[in-house]
Amino acid sequence: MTFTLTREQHDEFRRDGILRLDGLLSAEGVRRAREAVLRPLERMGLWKAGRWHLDAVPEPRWPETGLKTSQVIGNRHPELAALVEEPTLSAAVDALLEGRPYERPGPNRRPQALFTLPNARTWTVPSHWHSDSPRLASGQSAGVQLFAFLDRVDAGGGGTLAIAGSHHLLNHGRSIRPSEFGKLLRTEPFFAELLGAGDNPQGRPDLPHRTGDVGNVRLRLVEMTGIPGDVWLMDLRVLHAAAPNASDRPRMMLTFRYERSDLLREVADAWGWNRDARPTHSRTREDRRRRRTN
Ligand SMILES: O=C(O)CCC(=O)C(=O)O
Repeated sequence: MTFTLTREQHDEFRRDGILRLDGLLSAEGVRRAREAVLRPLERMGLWKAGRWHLDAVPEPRWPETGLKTSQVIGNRHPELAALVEEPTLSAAVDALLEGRPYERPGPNRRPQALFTLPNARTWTVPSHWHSDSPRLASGQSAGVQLFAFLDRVDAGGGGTLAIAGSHHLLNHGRSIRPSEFGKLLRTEPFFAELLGAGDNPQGRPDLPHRTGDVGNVRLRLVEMTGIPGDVWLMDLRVLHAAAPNASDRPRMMLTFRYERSDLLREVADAWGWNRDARPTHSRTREDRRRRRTN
């Protein structure tokens, strides 16, 4: 595979922890994945004759997303697994992980569709900021997360939000679970304001500042937008959040976590799982929330 990242793209990923790559996925691969996601929605009457029929289901209101994606769409779609293994994408992940081995999709590790019905009249800043990986004592990143578009997602259309630069925070030489992040970050004005959005479950119309600093780390709110074929690749330490969909069409994306094989044990220990990497307790509040909403 001849695909390589430029030096600027490497620098951007190191600085921001997130990188957008346009047109990385094949049109055919995305079409197949999109059709696999649309099939169950067609059975529900939501998608018919090439058009959305949103009146087939009750209109949700943010923070409700409307459908329990894991039940309605499911994640056992070979078309989704094929997409996250496309050679160009694999080459980009290899480059960002500097050739280190990572876990491939399989029965216990599947790509997930991200689907949000239109659920807001106006877009608001969400409050469920989280990371999917604990901070590791070694200071390393457990891997890279993919966000891909199965349909066009414009600004305000429910694309995932991320805080560029946040992977530089909380690397204190000890493991820290995501459930502790809020308490540790709230003392910083940028986060006090952002996490304060949680005081109102509807979120807030906007923030006065979409950028901020913690020490010498520059932070910036990034909204993932794009068209089929585009992807964002994100350091697993980056804080991110689901967002309201204030557009007139469902948000259809896909996510997958490329987890470094050499760090699985350290990650399991940081979560407090036992040695064979099974949870010894219900993981975290964030984990439970994800299982409820996906
Ligand atoms: O629905 C979303 O965009 C949020 C996705 C997310 O938080 C995740 O996959 O970790």
